[in-house]
Amino acid sequence: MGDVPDDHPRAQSLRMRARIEEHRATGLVAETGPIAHGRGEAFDYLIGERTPDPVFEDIETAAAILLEAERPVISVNGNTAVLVAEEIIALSSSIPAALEVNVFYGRTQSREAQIADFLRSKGALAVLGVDPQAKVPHLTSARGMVDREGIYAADVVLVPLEDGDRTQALIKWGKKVISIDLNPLSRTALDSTLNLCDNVVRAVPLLEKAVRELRGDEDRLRRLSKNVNNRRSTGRVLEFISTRLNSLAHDMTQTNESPM
Ligand code: PTJ
Repeated sequence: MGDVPDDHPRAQSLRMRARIEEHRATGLVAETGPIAHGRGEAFDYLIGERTPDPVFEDIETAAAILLEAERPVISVNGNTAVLVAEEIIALSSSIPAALEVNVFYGRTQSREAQIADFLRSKGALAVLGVDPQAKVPHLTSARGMVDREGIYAADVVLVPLEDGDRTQALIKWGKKVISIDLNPLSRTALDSTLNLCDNVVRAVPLLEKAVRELRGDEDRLRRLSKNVNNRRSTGRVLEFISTRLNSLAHDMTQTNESPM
């Protein structure tokens, strides 16, 4: 991380990448974690590396769903732990929601325990998902093993940063899934009850703030959670991206500057 000077125009992004790389070496992040991160970076460029305007409302809606849940659970994989450990722990105590380690790659008790220990070292009091014994019906991947006290019994599961087979299985099982995925067209994003198309490093603190602000406002909570429509939310994000790209293209094609 020492290689990145403070005045580098992309210092923050390079530091995040360095964290992922450092923890890939320790095994906390999966071998393919840096690829997933790079995919996220590419989509982040498309939205301008800021929370898209329509996603602020989606974040409020997600906060309402989490506050109204009876047994909300936050699922944590390697990339999420490394990028937002403290923020996800703060969110879990604000809601409150249980934290459960759930990984796809190299699922062994030792990787689960490594992520759980990492979260505890950052202040988590309890972490579920180490050597889980329950199964998500009709899900054959490693993500299918879940904690009896956690995802198994949950009514709402927050799934940051994952593209895969689990969301659909959880939905079919009768659970609500809120995903955080920069790719609005990923399977997880499309299948979830509500996707937050934003970088997890921005979305989680905004979600925590929304949880704090909305708590106790029963009318608003009911109105927000009744109004969930993931297709409409995804459509608004796609419109946001296309408007942004069209406007950039327009500015660039209208410029009178001559090529170097
Ligand atoms: O720790 P494990 O074993 O559970 O593995 C975790 C990864 C992320 C490696 C695994 O779930 C995976 O391979 O995911 P995918 O299929 O690459 O999907 C990750 C999705 O998250 C992609 O749609 C990315 O665009 C998106 N993404 C990546 N980084 C971020 C992100 N979304 C939000 N914030 C990010 N920082």
